[in-house]
Amino acid sequence: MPSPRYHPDTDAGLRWSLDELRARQLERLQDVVHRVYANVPHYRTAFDAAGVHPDDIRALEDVRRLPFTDKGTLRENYPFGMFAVPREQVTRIHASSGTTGKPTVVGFTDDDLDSGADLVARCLYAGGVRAGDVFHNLGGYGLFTGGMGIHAGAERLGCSVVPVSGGMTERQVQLIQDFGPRSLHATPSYFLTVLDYMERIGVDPRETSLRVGIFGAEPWTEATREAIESRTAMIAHDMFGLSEMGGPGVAAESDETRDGLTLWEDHYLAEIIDPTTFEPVPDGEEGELVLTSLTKQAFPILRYRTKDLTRLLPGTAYPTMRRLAKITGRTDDMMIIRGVNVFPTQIEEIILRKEGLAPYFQCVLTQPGNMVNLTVVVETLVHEEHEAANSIAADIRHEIKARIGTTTEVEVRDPGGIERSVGKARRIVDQRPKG
Ligand code: DLL
Repeated sequence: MPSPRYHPDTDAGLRWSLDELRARQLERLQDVVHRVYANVPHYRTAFDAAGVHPDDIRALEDVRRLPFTDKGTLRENYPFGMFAVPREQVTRIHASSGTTGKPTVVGFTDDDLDSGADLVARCLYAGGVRAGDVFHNLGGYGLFTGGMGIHAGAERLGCSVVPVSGGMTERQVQLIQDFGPRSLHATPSYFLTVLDYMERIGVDPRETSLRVGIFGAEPWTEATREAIESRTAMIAHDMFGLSEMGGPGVAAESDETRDGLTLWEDHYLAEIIDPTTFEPVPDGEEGELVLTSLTKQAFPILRYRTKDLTRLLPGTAYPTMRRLAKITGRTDDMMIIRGVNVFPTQIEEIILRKEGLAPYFQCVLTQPGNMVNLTVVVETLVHEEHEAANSIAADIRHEIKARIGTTTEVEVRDPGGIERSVGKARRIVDQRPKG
């Protein structure tokens, strides 16, 4: 029997009072802690080393007594060592490539896939996707969770899902024109490439059927949202997730309030820590997001250090659940340029608001001597002569200095001069000598 379609009216977790939510979180935390201690050798060893036993978890705050996990933990237990059920009960396996070393592997039981589809459906509904929509999914199908994960959620909601995946931009545009999707999902950077292509072949994106876009899988800014919304008849909403937490469906922006990502606290326990001291930071202050999955069966994970920098904010559209502020970036994407911390999102805010520039950029890091240099590579919409290009570069250099407070080089390239991605954009090109 297929599971019933998702509708928020029958979504119990959204109806719990705050007291009920906290009580359920604690129940679920105690359950998952016992499960991993019994079934995952890594957790048993790590708990014993930290001198903590599952029975010690008597309140939600006791989560802080548990050891952290991170990508390193997953690599050490590659490929299936973190599974909390026998491998034969794992119905699907995904992996995230990572830039170095072994991929991190995640597994799902039937129940995980079922509740994951409900969570993604909840996110899509929050963002304005509705049953009956033709839903164009540009998420990459394969080991990446953004293809099949989003797909399952859109089906659960009752959409007609087009599993087109990323790439072959010409065909994307053709299918959008022919199938008439009302909603879609993509990485924001790839969707900008699709928009460019549409405009280049004389299709006005505003005249298409598209009204709702769900974007995520990479950091993006309000400037990008404005760029997408001004070039289309769409509203653009944010969605956050990570493979280690089951993929997409961890947090999503609400169509009503458009003010950050509601974190589904009935399934995830969130902490924000100072990434250098590991101490908790109060709600409202920025730090590294640490997540515990409360309901996963195959691959539950405790106190996972996501490396994502954000803030926890009070609930609005969903009053019992807190929001995550738009993700600033990852701790490993932080560049330190002449003593100033710089994130690609800060550069994005500047580039995306400049007239005459394409919405693409890269941050190239070099180190000729002791100092790290950042060259921001930008692309113009039309070919600019030498002098005009120099003046664009000077203008951006000046704005980066004024707004971010550091000195950079700026390289201006002709149209098409920056690589396009069909999934997550590569914002940082590290050309510093290795080792
Ligand atoms: O990107 C899952 C996903 C698919 C989320 C589709 C949303 C939509 P991973 O490939 O494991 O999983 O990458 C997870 O991507 O830790 C963040 O650094 C980044 N990320 C994901 N969503 C957002 C977002 C998927 N909305 C990593 N804003 C995360 C900023 C995001 N960063």
